[in-house]
Amino acid sequence: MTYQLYLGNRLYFSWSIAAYLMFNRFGLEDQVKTTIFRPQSEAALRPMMADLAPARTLPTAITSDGAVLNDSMAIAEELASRHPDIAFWPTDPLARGTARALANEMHSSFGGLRSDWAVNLRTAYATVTPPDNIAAELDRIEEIWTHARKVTGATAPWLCGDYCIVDAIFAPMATRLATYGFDTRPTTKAYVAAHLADPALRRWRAMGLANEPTLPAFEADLPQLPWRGPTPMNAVAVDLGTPENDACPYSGDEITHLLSLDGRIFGFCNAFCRDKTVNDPAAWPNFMALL
Ligand SMILES: N[C@@H](CCC(=O)N[C@@H](CS)C(=O)NCC(=O)O)C(=O)O
Repeated sequence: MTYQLYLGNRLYFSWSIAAYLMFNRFGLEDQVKTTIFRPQSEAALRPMMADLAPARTLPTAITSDGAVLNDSMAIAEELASRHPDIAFWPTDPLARGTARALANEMHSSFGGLRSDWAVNLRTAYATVTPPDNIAAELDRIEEIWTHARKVTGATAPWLCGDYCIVDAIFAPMATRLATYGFDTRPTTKAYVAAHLADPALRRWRAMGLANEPTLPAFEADLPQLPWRGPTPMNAVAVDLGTPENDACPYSGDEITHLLSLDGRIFGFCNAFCRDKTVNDPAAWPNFMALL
């Protein structure tokens, strides 16, 4: 089984983050071909997706047998059904039921947070006072995340035991809370920190920082602060130097672009491979193996 996966700008499209994680956090990266759409706003997306009708929102996945999965939860459930050997949901019934309830609540709720506080993986903002509707949703998130931990006995990092669909579905909410500074309550704090430290999410963000345009429609006019995730290793792009490696750590191709880390030079086959690594070297196992 293979999949064509259509996602939005990596920095801003929230459900696309969840769908990327559904493939890349569960070992399906070799079975998926991903296309990124970069509309200037959500409204500008519709004509770009005309060839994928009846799909009209992102994420959309098309299976090799032709099913058009134009919804995050449809993608989640089809992956779980088509790959019964992969633990997309917990096997324990209590944990599975809890995970399903929370994932579906995320998918159907939190309209205030979703419409007023756009996901933005580029930045964090100085904390603002939330309006009442968003304050109530923040309370609800802490309540259900704490409930999941309590009934399943899961300790940090993930909600219901091992990483599963509910964690992929909540990943964009976790980054949203970090961006807007609402990652301070006990359960929320630990859970958001787990997502920000997750290498798969860090790779997605590092790729987004490398080549996604900044879109005013998704930016808030608030004072900006440093990203609240782990501080990246101190790599920089350079033009000159002799690389320690003979070939790009990702493609094995000839080296054309360089980075410097702690006085050591490493090479890559194009600017994107180099820049995604500069943005968060520790998120890339192939690069870390060179060190
Ligand atoms: N229920 C859908 C919602 C997806 C959704 O709203 N995606 C947004 C981008 S994050 C979108 O495509 N908006 C464009 C539109 O609604 O026309 C899902 O979970 O996949």
